[in-house]
Amino acid sequence: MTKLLILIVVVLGILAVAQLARVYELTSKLRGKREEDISDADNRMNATLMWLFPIAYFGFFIWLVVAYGDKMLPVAASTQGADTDALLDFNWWILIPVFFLTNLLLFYYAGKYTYSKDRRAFWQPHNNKLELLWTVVPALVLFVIIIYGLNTWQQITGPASPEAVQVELYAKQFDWTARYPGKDGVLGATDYRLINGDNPLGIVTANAIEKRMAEIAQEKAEAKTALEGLLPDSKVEELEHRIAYLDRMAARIVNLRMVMQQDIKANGAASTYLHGADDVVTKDFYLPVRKEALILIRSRDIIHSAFIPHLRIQMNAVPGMTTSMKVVPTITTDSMRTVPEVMRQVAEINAQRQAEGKGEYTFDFLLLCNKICGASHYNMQMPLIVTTPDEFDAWVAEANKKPFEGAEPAAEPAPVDSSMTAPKDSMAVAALPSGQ
Ligand SMILES: [Cu+2]
Repeated sequence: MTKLLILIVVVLGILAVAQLARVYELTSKLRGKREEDISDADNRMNATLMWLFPIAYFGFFIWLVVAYGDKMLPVAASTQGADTDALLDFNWWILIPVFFLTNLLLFYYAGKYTYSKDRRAFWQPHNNKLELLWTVVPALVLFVIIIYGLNTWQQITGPASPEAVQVELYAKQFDWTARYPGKDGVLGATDYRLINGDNPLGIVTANAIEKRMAEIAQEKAEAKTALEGLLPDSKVEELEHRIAYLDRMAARIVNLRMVMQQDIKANGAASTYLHGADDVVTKDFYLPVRKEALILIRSRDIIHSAFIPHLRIQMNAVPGMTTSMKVVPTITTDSMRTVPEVMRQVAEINAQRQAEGKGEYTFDFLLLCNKICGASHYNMQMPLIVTTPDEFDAWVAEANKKPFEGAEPAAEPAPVDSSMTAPKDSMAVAALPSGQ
């Protein structure tokens, strides 16, 4: 209701202004004054407005900073975040004084040198010194900002140390899945062709390949059986297309198996194809405090963006490639909950939630999708728990009890000459988590 009233007021206001303009036009005509004639009074009014405008302009800017300053993100909870904040502050320290100075001069002189019959404009077609000055000074300032910025960016995207904790974040519409490397400390290879209900991340292992091949063979057999019945032409065509697709997919997976076998032959135990079975696929996202973490990011469908605002890091999730960013969290989730800034914001949120009859909110670091990726984009998020290294190690030990495949990769060497269809049931059992 209020919104409708505001809308009506705005529309009426626009109509009133339009009518006033017409009245002004008509009275000018009646007084025999042409529209393009400008009187001294007009000039004086414009000069006064030029001086009044910056007061409103700067006043509004200052009001925004004062009124909304406390709505900003709380203290950065990573070393990279602290660096990024310092870079941003450095930019503000340059931008804000320059903003005030240039706009002040612009409006002051526009008001001061209003038209006067007694004054003639100074004709200055060119001035080399001035050109040099306003080219070199901004170039130097930009040079400093860019070098400083690249250096900060390098802290996030540069190579990680070998001891860094590795975690993969896998994006799809509309959720995140985390993958940890398991006991061997190495993330296994992945391939989209193996994605199915049991293998949402497409981890490549000999078992996963056989399982997917069996699944395809079964679907093909079912489609062929269906074709033997009496079907409308459109359905026949659909099934034939499906069978052709399944054949192509099976050929690609055979190809993948060959690549895998060659890689294992060439690299032995170091081959990433031998490290997938013990990977931990989880909906829990944990990081240890004060330790470097290398976050690898993939996407199943379209471009998403992994954004952890409190750590001030963000990286696109691009289908078909792995992107990465590194971060050293400096504040645990528990400590963050006791930061006064955070407590104040949480209290504000809870006051509102209480008024709306909702449950209590507790602070958590959040991994958010920051690319508008579809209808449920707003809800594509996962909490991040930053713990002490000891708590993290305990969590990892617990998580390692539920690897992607129950068997240890070393105990079961890849079948180099396995046939296309392996027994289905044994595979299903092998893929189940071993339990605790
Ligand atoms: Cu998304």
